[in-house]
Amino acid sequence: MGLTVAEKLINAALVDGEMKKGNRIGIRMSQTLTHDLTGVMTYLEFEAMGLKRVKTDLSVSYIDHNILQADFKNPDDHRFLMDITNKFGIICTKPASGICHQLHLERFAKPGTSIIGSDSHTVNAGGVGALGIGAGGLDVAMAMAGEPFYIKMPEITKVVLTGELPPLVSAKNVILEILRRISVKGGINCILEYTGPGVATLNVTERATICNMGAETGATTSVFPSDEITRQWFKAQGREQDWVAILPDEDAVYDSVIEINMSELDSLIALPHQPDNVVPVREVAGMAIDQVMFGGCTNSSLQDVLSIAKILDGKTVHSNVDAALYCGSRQVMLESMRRGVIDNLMCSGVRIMEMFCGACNGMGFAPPTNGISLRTGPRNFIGRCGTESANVYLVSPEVAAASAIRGRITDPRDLGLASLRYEIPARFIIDESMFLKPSEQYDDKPIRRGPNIRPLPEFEALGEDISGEVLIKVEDDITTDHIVPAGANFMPIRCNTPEIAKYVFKVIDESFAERAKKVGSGIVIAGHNYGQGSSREQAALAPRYLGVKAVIAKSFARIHLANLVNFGIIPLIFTDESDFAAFEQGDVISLDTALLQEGTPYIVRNRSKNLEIKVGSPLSQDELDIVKVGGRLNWIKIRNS
Ligand code: MIC
Repeated sequence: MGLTVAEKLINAALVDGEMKKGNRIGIRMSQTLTHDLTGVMTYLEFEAMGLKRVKTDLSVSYIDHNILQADFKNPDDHRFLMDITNKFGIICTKPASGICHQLHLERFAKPGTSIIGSDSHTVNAGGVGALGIGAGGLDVAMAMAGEPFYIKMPEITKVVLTGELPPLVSAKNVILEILRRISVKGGINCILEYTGPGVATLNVTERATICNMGAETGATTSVFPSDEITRQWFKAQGREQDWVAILPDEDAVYDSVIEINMSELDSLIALPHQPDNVVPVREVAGMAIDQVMFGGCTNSSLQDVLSIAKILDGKTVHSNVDAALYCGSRQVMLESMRRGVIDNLMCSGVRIMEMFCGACNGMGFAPPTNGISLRTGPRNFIGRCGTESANVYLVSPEVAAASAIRGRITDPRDLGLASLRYEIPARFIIDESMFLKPSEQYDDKPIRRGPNIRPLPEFEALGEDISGEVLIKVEDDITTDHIVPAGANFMPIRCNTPEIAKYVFKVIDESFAERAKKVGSGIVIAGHNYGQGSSREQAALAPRYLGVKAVIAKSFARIHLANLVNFGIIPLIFTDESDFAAFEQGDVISLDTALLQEGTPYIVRNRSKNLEIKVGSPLSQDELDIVKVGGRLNWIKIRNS
């Protein structure tokens, strides 16, 4: 039986288990990527493992998130990252050299490689036929230590693309259409693999846009074949030697199929506050807007910038609109400058920001109170932009540009514009002036740590009998932004657990942290897809620090589930979803961890209601053992002692 592209990539990296659907498999990740927001914790974890050098083929640390230097915290993190990466053999980029996913695509990702990153959008690398997987920092640290990364062998969904994108309806609309169809949970435990004649009409960054936002479906990853178009991209990036062809076998077998005729795609928009809340732009056209953000890891390529500039050419941003552009990399910025495009955008009234992830998660450029913000990024969760009352809409660069001119949500096809043509340059400008190469060998120079970089908290093993109070009961699709807030006020304290813990669940219930601390041992009750979104491990670590011992949910998002295991919180799943109703905030629950075994039904006691509720564990026995000893770092210490 032939193999899909995804199976070929997994097979090439497989070091443990058999590639059968649902099986637990271990893969060797040849490359890692981190960024400053998740990376500080990742390198503290790697340091705690006691190794002197990384064991990967390549590891890169990008400084592309916490860029505003309002006080010492972010610059201290940057300095720490530069010091520690130099010691351990990791390439580091200086602040604001570009967005990690765009930069990794340009300089390092290769077809056939496996890349694990402490950011859910690491899946961007699927655009060149690499296996990019997002994970919590501790899993990335493990990969740097040469340990396999374990996942459930996902199902493979064949996404057949036919036709061609219509004028002014760009690649972002493909993934918005997929989100409209399958929702923010439709991809869990799946890989979205793109095939069909439409693939040949898409260039690498268009493919990367589609893969990138596949993270919003919950998919393990997304992948395109590596073909002639990919080869041309590598040639233009001056690394043709890194290219290999990877195509699916003719008789490859897929688990499900989604068909998209791109010629029939509409301009789409995701309404607040979820990326799958998708409707045609014309349904909401005319709504007045306050802000436009161009850029973000989904849409900050050269093609995106050129499209925006073409639409704005000779026009100005509406007087009521504040518009800002974040180019994805120095390459994108330099190419745009070479073509005079940045001058034109400035003359149109667009603010030219630094090259970083920027406003997507609220590191500056927050909207005003109740503001309407149109963004080309991948996420619009409540509060993520830094302003809780704001409404964020996700759109393509073309919709964003047309709307910026009109001051109202606008389908660019209603502006009478000519279609946009884009050819990748024969040779991109290559600029590595902000890349820091690590020392050849481990050196003993001390690593400079600012006072905000606190040691990793230590957790005790879970006792056999756990009693706790239901601290909060939440509905479906609770995101990591609900659990640990984004925004310029909170992101600089991510590596200071006692501080960030004060804001756990702030977006839903400001009293959570205080209550949790008083109670000392707590349980969270949740609906489906708990922990959707980011890989940020603080969404597990900080609740654990506050005494949360278990989360009982209808289902979990993949990365967050792994983070719960890593930090010693027991994830449990309702056997009968209607039992969700049997819990209220304040109920006292007891669990007997000694009875927790893989595949064995398990009883949770709700003492306040005198009920016994059947639940199951989504974990393997190995993972259960890790949780019981208080998390992965404890488990490593025990294993190595
Ligand atoms: C974050 O705030 O944690 C990030 C970096 O912005 C994440 C990363 C991720 O997706 O894993 C996010 O986009 O929410």
